[in-house]
Amino acid sequence: MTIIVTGGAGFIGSNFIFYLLDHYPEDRVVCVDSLTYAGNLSTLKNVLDKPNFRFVKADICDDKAIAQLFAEEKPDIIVNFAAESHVDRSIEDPTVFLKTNILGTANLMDACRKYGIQRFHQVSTDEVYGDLPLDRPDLFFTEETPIHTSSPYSSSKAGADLLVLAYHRTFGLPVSISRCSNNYGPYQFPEKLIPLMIANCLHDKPLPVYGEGLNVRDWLYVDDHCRAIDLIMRHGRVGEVYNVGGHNEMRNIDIVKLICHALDKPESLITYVTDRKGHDMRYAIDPEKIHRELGWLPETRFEDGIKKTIEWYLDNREWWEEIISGEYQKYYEKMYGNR
Ligand code: NAD
Ligand code: TDX
Repeated sequence: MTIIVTGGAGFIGSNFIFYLLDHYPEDRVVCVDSLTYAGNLSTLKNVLDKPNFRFVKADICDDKAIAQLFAEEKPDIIVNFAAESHVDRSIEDPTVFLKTNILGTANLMDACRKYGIQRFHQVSTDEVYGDLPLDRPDLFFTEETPIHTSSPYSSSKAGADLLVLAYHRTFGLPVSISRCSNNYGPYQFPEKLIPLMIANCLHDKPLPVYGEGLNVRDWLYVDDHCRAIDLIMRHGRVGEVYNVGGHNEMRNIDIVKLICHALDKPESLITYVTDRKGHDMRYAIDPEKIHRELGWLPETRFEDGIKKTIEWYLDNREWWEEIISGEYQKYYEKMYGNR
């Protein structure tokens, strides 16, 4: 079986590639990534030489490059992780989000239609459901919750989801969609909450908490997400959406305090800054469907996952120090300079 993984030089895509190569040595894995600011070839350095792995630098919006790749590889499964993924950047400039997340997805599916595939799996997000109020802890996102987005990022992901379902109904394309909650783990780009706080702690820099830090996210260790996607793309029903989450809701401020304590840094580093525009209050997934149909349950408890993650950032300083020493400095100044 040949599996194309788009966005495989990013956080979740790279972890997914390691998962596939570990669990299915007989499969061929082809990574397609345009190496935007968020993509790092160094992340894949330990697998680049494997005979059943190929890296192709290409943009998912580039129809010629994608057509050539499909003709060469004749893939069985496409898993689409490639996306602009950071909400704050989408608020600064939505354009590239619409291009990659919507048009890129359509371009991949057009190639799938032309060449024929067994499955196109779209990696989506719980953010397409909008948010839940803090005073209704009984409410959760199910697959039937209406799409109700807040940011240009989540709107672009929702647009892609609708297109994926339309390609199934109109053209009979064998698709599936997963909508996962917030991931954490190794190789997450330091613009996201957990790695940003770890990096700032280690540099004794202020820890910028948006608003009052009361927003709630439902955190899942990245390996558990990878296992869920693998199950869905092989055994999930065609045309279906599966929510993925581990019932692990935490307030941002509690995560930041936990990281401070784990790294033996004072809470006085915490700085409350101007809130994100349109900031979603609470995400919470009901993962009953994937449990019932595919037997999936999360395996990593948050206490263990966050410990492993902090240790990974301590042991792999060169990976993220390299990233934050470059263009990222300008990004950080722009986003946090006068906040
Ligand atoms: P990421 O930003 O770390 O990685 C994205 C990757 O896609 C990068 O390697 C980048 O170079 C590549 N890419 C971007 N535009 C491209 C293009 N036009 N052509 C080819 N490659 C391109 O993102 P992530 O956090 O790993 O998220 C991966 C996917 O999972 C995204 O679709 C995201 O919406 C979804 N998701 C993420 C989370 C989370 O918590 N991080 C949760 C749920 C769903
Ligand atoms: O500096 C910060 N301070 C802060 O308080 C950052 C970067 C974030 N936050 C808050 C905003 C959110 O409430 O922390 C929470 C998590 O923020 P992000 O890491 O930016 O993630 P989020 O906006 O929740 O979106 C993530 O989960 C869903 C991913 O980035 C998306 O790609 C995924 O779809």
